[in-house]
Amino acid sequence: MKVLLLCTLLAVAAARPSDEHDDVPTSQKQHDLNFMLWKIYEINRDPHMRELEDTFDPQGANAHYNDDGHAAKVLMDELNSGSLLEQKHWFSLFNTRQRTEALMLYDVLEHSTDWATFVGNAAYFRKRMNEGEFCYALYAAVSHSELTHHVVLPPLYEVTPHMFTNAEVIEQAYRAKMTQKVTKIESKFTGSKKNPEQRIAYFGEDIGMNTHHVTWHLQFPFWWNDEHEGYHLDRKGENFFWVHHQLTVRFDAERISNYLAPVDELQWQDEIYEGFAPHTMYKFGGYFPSRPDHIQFSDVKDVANVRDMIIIEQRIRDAIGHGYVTGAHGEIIDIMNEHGIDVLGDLIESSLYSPNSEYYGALHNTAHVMLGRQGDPDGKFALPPGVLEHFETATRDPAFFRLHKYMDNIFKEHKDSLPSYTKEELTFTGVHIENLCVRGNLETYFEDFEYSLINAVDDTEEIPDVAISTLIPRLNHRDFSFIVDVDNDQDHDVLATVRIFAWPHADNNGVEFTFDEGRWNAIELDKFWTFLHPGHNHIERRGADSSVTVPDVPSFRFLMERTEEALKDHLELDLEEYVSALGMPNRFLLPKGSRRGLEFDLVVAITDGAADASVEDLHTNTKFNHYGYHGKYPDKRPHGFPLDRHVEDERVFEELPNFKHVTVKVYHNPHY
Ligand SMILES: [Cu+2]
Repeated sequence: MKVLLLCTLLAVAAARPSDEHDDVPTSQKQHDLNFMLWKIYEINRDPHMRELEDTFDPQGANAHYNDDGHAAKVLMDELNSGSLLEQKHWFSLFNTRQRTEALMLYDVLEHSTDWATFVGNAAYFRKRMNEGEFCYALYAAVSHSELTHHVVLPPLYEVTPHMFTNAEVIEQAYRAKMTQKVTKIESKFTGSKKNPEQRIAYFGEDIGMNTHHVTWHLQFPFWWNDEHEGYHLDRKGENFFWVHHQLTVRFDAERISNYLAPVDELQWQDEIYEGFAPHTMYKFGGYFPSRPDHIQFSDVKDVANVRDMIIIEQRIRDAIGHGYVTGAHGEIIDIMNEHGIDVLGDLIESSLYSPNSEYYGALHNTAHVMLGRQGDPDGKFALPPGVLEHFETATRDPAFFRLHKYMDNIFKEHKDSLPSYTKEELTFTGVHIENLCVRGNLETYFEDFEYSLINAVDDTEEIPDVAISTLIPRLNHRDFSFIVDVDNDQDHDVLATVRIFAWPHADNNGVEFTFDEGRWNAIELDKFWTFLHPGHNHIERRGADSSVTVPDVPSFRFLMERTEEALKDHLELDLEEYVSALGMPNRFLLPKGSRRGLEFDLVVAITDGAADASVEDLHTNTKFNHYGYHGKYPDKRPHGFPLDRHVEDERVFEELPNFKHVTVKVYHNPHY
């Protein structure tokens, strides 16, 4: 990770302010961050920060900014005029005013040029702003600030547990706190067995997957403004497509292993087949609203009419049909090339990168709110936002995957309109793959995972904490490695990109997927760079090292203990391996198998690393970098390459010496 950070930082160093003058040790920053997020609804438990809350002046002489204190002035004016959202109230990023307020604080933190100013502001506004807004602003700022490259954000499921577990569990946690009993609560997935969708609730409700989803939206926010932030997020629109495409295909793979058909897309004119009762509650604001089965889409007051959504969709499909998007000033933006997907991603989300949000709207964001409000479309019952209006909770509702299948199909329409790759484009001359296999069993199982609910409950300083935690089953797999044997006919080393994918061999009825259907459903398992020496090369790559995944986020307790130890003994705090929570959790790398073995097509494509590289030293870049990190994305090829385009004739692939296709079985062990 260090190597990765180094080379990605070098790539963007020119464009961004440097933190070389900031000599506060990481352990101190981590300590401050821990306490800032510990019990966010309570007074700060760190005496120094308690003092800062009242002594720090965001507009004082000791506050240092690179925007002349502009952001601090804006926020202070709002605060002093009493117009900020009250505390102890729900917060949703999709609420325009609430997002504006959160981003005002984000701006203040982002423009702070030293740690004293950053932490002073955090302490000051923690006491005075809505806790949800504060928490979002702090997570976003730590994700992007130059001052926080080496600190680790605590897991959100331990900071705001209400957003990750059921109301039944939260109620038991309150009871445990009131009776002062050490308690370990067994969590169950939402709903009953009468609902077939419940079989795959372990996917939508997985706290690690939810963390991945939230983290992605923090790293690539739709509100990102290049002018404000001073730099551009590389391929953000394409990343938006890819991260949700991968969630969609993974969800379908889980469905097949649970005897369910692949998810169908949502349509505005059609009924919403699946209802959802979230059994989830806000810390402040009551229960998340439910939606019954089989309702027709309603217009949502002050959000959008169903007709508007159909029109927006039509305009986007027209753009795909024409092969160009019309920009805000009438300019023609060609999308019939490998960057077209990036433009469409910006357009569909829509982010501030959208070339014309006036005309193409914000399909994804508006659809999330529309769907989230179907339980109370006229706002008659004063219900809080639905689960779809938070990135933390959205995937709990199976309708999330229908919605994303719908958008994924729009992206597919575009990808299918591009010409297929030719054999010449895909060939890596002189490189032959002799063998592809797996060492070890591909075996999945469920294990119990425990996390703390201490931050869910109220408390006072006078009464000590009592340990309250919950146990939740989660999917994991045994260790395995990919083995690839490759011959390099050339007389020198060549840099190679190794791309590994897998897709389910057949649907839930046993109907085999064609190559073209399969490749669109391909799960990206790994991508790495290596040198191929002349002659035979034996590559063994551990599943645990996959660059599309990250290790589990360490618990709050672990972070606090490690930090305090480091501070006490003046040790260096090294948590680099946990700094990025952007990828899927590694334990989610394999979809759940079956007892008799679920067949998957496993493929590897080896392409020319020198031609693929968009950064120098690509070969050192083997750790997590899947969506890029603070800079340029290292691989020039489109996400999903070489399977991202329509395959007319699968023989093009099957006859390619630098491509190998085998079938494997993934087993599930229910007695692990
Ligand atoms: Cu999302």
